[in-house]
Amino acid sequence: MTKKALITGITGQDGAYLSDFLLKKGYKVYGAVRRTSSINTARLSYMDVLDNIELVSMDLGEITNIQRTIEKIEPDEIYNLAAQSFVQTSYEQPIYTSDIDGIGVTRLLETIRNLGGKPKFYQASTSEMFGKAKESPQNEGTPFYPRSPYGIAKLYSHWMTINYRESWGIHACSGILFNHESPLRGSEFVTRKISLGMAEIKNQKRDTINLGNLSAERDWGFAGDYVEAMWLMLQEEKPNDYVIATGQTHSVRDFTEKAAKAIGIDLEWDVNGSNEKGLCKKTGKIIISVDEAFKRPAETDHLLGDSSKAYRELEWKPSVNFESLVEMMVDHDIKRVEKGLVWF
Ligand code: NAP
Ligand code: G4F
Repeated sequence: MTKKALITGITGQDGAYLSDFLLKKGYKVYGAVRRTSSINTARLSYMDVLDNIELVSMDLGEITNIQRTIEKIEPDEIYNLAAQSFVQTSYEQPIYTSDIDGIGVTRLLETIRNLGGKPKFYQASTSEMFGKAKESPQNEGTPFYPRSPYGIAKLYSHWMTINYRESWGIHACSGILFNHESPLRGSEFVTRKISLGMAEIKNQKRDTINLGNLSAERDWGFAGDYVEAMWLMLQEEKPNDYVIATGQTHSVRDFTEKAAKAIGIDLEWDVNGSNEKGLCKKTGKIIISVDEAFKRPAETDHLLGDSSKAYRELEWKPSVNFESLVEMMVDHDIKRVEKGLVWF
């Protein structure tokens, strides 16, 4: 029998990669989309999967809609990727973020419970829950210390996922995924902001990229690798929680240097003034400047994941390293900017 998967957040970065992955595995894929004023399926078109997915209308804010949709589809697996996923916005929209990223997950879990606990459930948890990390690297046993309303809402839904597994026997897994990027990343996230900015500099469409905290460190992997880990978790006999990461960390400054190199610019840092600047070594032009508006009220300074449990139990390993990821993103953006085709 063909397996049925319901993906919430299908229009986002991970939704596009997961759709492609599950279709290749032979699944019938349903994609939950919320109502917006314009059609938002550019990533699904980019991955060439749109025609093979059945889109259904669902908002994580509306319990009746969630219940009806899940009852009708009767999915074997639910991947909950929907969220207000931008950390910076969560400081300005803490209540909305808490509702969708926190309570929204309980709405899904309650629906599954009411249906006798049948569909397996994947929750998109995050390394942002480690926040002001108590140890490095971080693994499944590391204490949490979230630093943003987003991280706090996700921590609530992480524990709810565990609670529904322990209380009601639902096959519910929480994937604690570290930052994962791709050419489909939203352009407000720092990696894509840099790759797109560099492509525009190369095409003389801009001179400078304004960034916030250049010293923040992240464990950046490739989204295409990470969606496989989501699926592997749901194929395990016993549901569990897993950290998914590369085991390498780099600063925003490192990412910027590599991305500049990919367009043929060697950067040097001017830290003498009050604001750090990234200058082109050859011409002295300012390529990077710091704008306080992009700094956060409370920062997650350093993330580095230890995925030993996933390596051991899921036999999952990342295939794209940091250097290849940066080059992949910049190359894609150069082509898009040249063709004038920047949709997301
Ligand atoms: P993304 O590109 O921002 O996509 C988020 C998705 O959620 C979009 O499809 C969005 O729909 C949908 N959504 C937002 N609010 C909704 C609502 N009220 N009801 C229904 N759908 C809603 O995020 P992503 O990078 O693919 O990440 C996927 C999930 O993994 C998110 O839950 C994120 O928090 C989590 N996560 C991401 C990372 C990472 O590094 N990417 C790491 C750890 C965890 P629209 O298209 O209509 O906006
Ligand atoms: O790219 P970011 O906005 O990602 P962040 O905050 O780490 O969140 C992402 O990863 C989480 C996993 O840990 C996910 F759960 C979450 O949904 C999202 O996908 O920022 C990365 C770092 C931050 O420290 C930020 O302060 O880059 C720093 N940064 C420096 N300048 C900037 C900028 N971030 C953004 N977005 N824009 C800047 O100009």
